[in-house]
Amino acid sequence: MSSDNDLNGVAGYMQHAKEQALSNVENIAEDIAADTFPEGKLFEIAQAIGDKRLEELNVADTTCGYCAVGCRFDLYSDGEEILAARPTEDEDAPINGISTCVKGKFGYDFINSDDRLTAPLVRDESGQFREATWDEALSRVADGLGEIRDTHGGEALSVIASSKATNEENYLMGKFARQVLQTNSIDNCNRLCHSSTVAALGQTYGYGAASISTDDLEIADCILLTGSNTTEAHPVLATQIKQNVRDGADLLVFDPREIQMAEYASQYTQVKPGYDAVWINGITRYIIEHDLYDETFVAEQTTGFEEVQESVEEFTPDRVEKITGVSHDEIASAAEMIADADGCVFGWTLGLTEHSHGTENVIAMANLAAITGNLGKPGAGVSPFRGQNNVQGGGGDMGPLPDNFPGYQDIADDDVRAKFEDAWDCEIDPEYGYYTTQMFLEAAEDNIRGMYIIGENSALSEPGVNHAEDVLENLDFLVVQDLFVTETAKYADVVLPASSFVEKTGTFTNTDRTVQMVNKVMEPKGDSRPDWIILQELANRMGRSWDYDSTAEVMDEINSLTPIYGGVSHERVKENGGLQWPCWDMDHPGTVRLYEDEFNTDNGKVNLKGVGYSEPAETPTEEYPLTLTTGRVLYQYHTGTMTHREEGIMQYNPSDFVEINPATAAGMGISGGDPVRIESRRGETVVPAQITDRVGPENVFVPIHFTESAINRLTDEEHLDPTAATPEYKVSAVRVEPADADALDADVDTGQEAMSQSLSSDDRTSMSTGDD
Ligand SMILES: Nc1nc2c(c(=O)[nH]1)N[C@H]1C(S)=C(S)[C@@H](COP(=O)(O)OP(=O)(O)OC[C@H]3O[C@@H](n4cnc5c(=O)[nH]c(N)nc54)[C@H](O)[C@@H]3O)O[C@H]1N2
Ligand SMILES: Nc1nc2c(c(=O)[nH]1)N[C@H]1C(S)=C(S)[C@@H](COP(=O)(O)OP(=O)(O)OC[C@H]3O[C@@H](n4cnc5c(=O)[nH]c(N)nc54)[C@H](O)[C@@H]3O)O[C@H]1N2
Ligand code: SF4
Ligand SMILES: [Mo]
Repeated sequence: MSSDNDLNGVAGYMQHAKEQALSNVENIAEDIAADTFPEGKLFEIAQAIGDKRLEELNVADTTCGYCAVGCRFDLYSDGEEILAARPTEDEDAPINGISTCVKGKFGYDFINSDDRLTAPLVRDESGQFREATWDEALSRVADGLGEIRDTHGGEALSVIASSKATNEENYLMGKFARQVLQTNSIDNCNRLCHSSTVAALGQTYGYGAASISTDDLEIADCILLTGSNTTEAHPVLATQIKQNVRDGADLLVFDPREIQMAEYASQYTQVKPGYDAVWINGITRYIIEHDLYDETFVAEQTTGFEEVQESVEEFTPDRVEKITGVSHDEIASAAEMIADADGCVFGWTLGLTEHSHGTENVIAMANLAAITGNLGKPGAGVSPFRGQNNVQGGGGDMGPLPDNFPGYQDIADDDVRAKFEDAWDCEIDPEYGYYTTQMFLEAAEDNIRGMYIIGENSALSEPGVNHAEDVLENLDFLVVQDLFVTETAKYADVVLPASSFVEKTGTFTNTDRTVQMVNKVMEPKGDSRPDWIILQELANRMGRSWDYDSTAEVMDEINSLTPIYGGVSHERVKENGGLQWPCWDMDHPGTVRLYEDEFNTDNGKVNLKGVGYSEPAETPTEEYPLTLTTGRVLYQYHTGTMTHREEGIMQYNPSDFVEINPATAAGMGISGGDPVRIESRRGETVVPAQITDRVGPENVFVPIHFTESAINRLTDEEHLDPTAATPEYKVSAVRVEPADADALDADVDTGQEAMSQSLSSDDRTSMSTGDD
């Protein structure tokens, strides 16, 4: 409970935040402000708090449930809805201090939305959903999954775990898959995202994680960003980088789109999508050729330098320019800036990883960071900005993975497997299971017959969703556990209502390996239950006797089995205001920066690896002459289950669009707002055009957030990264043509109308930081 002073403070804070959001818009497009930021519910929370009596409010400090920056703040609730989010004092918020972005501050309407799932759903005889008791729904799940396991073996089942859920819940998802369902086919959204980063950094340095602390972004001399739209996807990190640039740091941005970070860059270079290893190798070649590398570091802390030297030889300036469009001068100046810096941080996101050769791209980057000695010291290192709020912890560290137990312990290792067989009292197959992308391909061959999908909206987010929909439709048995009846849940036999992060307690691990508390601020909506409780009840119905009273107890089991979390307990996380792994034992303070002493490889050194030429699986042809790339915008989150339910956000950014270069549009007679048909070899969609020179004439960009256009109808489910099985979301060959207005369906029509009042793409990103 809070004091009067607190209440006055938070009401004032939210009022200020609202005014700032309004004035941001007004500064850019005065006439639009009234429409895009209505005096609606979202921005009336200050008033609402003012009207409350203090004994009616709960407050809890917690960690944001949107992205992996890991902002912390106090959430205020009257038990029905979240009324305010205010960043906590500095010491409790190691990452964000007093900043948050617009989603962290205002993105809570979804929690109490009318279409939240409040009871389990099962199919009745006519095939329609009807509400059911937990008892009936859990029995159906236990029978449905149990029957497949007993008839076809556990390997015919798969689980998709949720990086929205806590570490403790993800640990239990892994345990449930292996112990109860007897399958290793468990995976999560990291497969669609940074799994190529995890593989590449694991092979070269030893840990598949950022080596830096976010503080290093504020002190680096030089920052190289590529394939990261930082202001929109990791807004609070973007603010830290921009501040450092104002203080004099160099910023290099390589991206096919002239994103907002480009405005702050010492050098912005437009790259052709899909050829990153080529220009990165070009920089490495220049650095070696001009003796700009760190000879002592290379000699003492790496192996394989000669292999890299040889492999980059073919990437001459002429060849790099011809393939990627990056000029000799740009390669040279980038190389000089990196080499001159006392410390350089290499930051990247999906532009590098979501490719049929993402692992090679990241290895090329890891080579560059290592030969310039930019590891294990302040203001230097690698930083793959992770995606979902808990994909580092829940999606990786906790081992809901086909090949790893918690803490990246290999399931094929006999000693490790014996440890988990003993702890979990079960036998575990040493064969790896299927990755998510493979599960969908294998299900089409009947090798997977049942799926348990927890907090993932695969029917929109998988590559090639025409294929994914067929698979979901044809499964023998599908359970979906979510907050809503998502596009995926529509195919389910049973839908289980889960509680959101404000309704439960546990931990998330953010992008710089900081484990932080998530605290319950509201009771679960309706009859929804936290994922860990659902799993426990299901395990017990399927013959086990799980007996956890709290997620703190689950964390105690995790730390006993997972060396890098050895010293992580709820008590210590609270005491320390967050703990960064590796944290070996209860006296260990955690690790701010990786590799200060040695690398986590067999010989303690970096394993440099040569990377040759690679290109996207699909290159332009006469029939499909343009390259489609896909990604995010600030105000939306993924498939929109959470952000589409925010009144303010939807008025601001209501529907999707395709960014087309003015020259390309003019050639086709397309003007802003016109409906445009985009077609790939796998599918087509129609969206309104936004004409902008942010994209080059050979590329188009469509955001991923909208059901109406379902851009993944166009992407490719088959050409996966050979190591990490990541799909090539960032490159599809397409053709584009004007479409009839009636080709936009009713939903998109509404969007188009709103779009004409909405901000242009340039306005959108120039105000896109949304933090303060
Ligand atoms: N607002 C918001 N924030 C989010 C999310 C969200 O949905 N909404 N999702 C979260 C998640 S899970 C993730 S993984 C992160 C993703 O964060 P980001 O990866 O930053 O987001 P994207 O928009 O997918 O793509 C990043 C950039 O890659 C560029 N790009 C495309 N193709 C290429 C290429 O071939 N090479 C290079 N070098 N660049 C390329 C695009 O132009 C874009 O600027 O965001 C997280 N944060
Ligand atoms: N074309 C294209 N496709 C992409 C990408 C791209 O860049 N381009 N990016 C890919 C990437 S990086 C990612 S991460 C994926 C994201 O794809 P998804 O993970 O499928 O996207 P979300 O919409 O975040 O789905 C999360 C679901 O979890 C539910 N949820 C939220 N909290 C909880 C909880 O506590 N418990 C449970 N049980 N459920 C909860 C939400 O309601 C939502 O339905 O998309 C991928 N798809
Ligand atoms: S940057 Fe925004 S979405 Fe990401 S953790 Fe912070 S407040 Fe949440
Ligand atoms: Mo992601």
